[in-house]
Amino acid sequence: MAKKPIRVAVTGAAGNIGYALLFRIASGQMFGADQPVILQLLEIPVEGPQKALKGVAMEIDDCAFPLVQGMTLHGDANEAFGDANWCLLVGSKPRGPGMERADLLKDNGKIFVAQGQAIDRHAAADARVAVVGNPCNTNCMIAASQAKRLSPDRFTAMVRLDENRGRAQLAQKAGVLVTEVSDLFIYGNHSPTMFADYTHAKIGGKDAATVIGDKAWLENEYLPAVGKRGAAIIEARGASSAASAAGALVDHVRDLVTPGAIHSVAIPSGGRYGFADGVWAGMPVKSTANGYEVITSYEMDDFAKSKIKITNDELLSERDTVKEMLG
Ligand code: NAX
Repeated sequence: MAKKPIRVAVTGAAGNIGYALLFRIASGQMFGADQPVILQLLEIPVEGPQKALKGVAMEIDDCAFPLVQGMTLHGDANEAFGDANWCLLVGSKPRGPGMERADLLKDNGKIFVAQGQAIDRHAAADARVAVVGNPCNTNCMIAASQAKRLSPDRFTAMVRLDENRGRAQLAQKAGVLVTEVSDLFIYGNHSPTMFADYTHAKIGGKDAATVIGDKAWLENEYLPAVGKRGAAIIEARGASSAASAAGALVDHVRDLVTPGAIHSVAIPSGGRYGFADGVWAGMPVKSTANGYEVITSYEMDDFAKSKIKITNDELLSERDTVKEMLG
């Protein structure tokens, strides 16, 4: 029997990531080749983005995707999240020239207060949320705090792009296929402070650090290169990561709905791995039928602990900046 369609709300749907994302959702890469979807697309309620959204929707129509059983376009979050089973929060404001990080946090934080409340009022009882819009960990914390009806663990932020970048760079250094790299997880914030934990990673089933055999490269080149990859993409392409970010969101959600999948997700830390309780921090999880279990078995050495402290301190300072926005 054909599956019932799921409702997928996407914000910032006419943006760069939106344009690379929607066609992959519509083709079945996120929820499966037999899972119909109804797309509920949100853009800011002004003429330019609304017109662009219409154009994107026209192209989705023109693909005649068999899995797309409906599509609605919105300028109001209360409508866009109506009965949504998945809310993909991609839209937010980019950092403007001369803008301080604290201003960005406060500006974008307001979006996530409103969207968290709209999700609380209108999304499906089983709704799950994935936040991409930056600063994604803290935006996710804000949205979750406003949505009391849903458990905080339904709210996740995306660190999968960092995991994918970290795996690709280890594979290139070792001269192996990316599929040979496993157990590489991202801890902490989606920002240059993140810790890509190569100390437990494996290449071809063997300890990655031993295979690479160059501790100085891992500490001094690899970690900063993964952390600053977003800036390197902007420098090279003249625009921020879009297709790779969309690809990472496909991976993030697909693995969350695939029981047994093990991957990095930013979740309410619960004090695990030395993170402060209440911040959303990247760490490894194993997906289950309805959610995930956190993998807590990795023992961190002093170097890893010092890296986790730095990214935890940044998450705490972000939380402090937006404290009046937490519901
Ligand atoms: P764009 O500026 O191309 O698109 C964002 C879209 O969101 C715009 O069309 C805008 O009109 C819309 N928007 C803004 N406020 C909105 C609101 N309140 N409701 C609905 N729509 C709204 O940016 P894009 O390149 O698509 O990036 C989107 C976000 O992803 C940015 O915050 C960016 O920093 C973040 N990223 C996060 C990544 C991650 O790994 N977590 C990596 C890629 C990316 O940098």
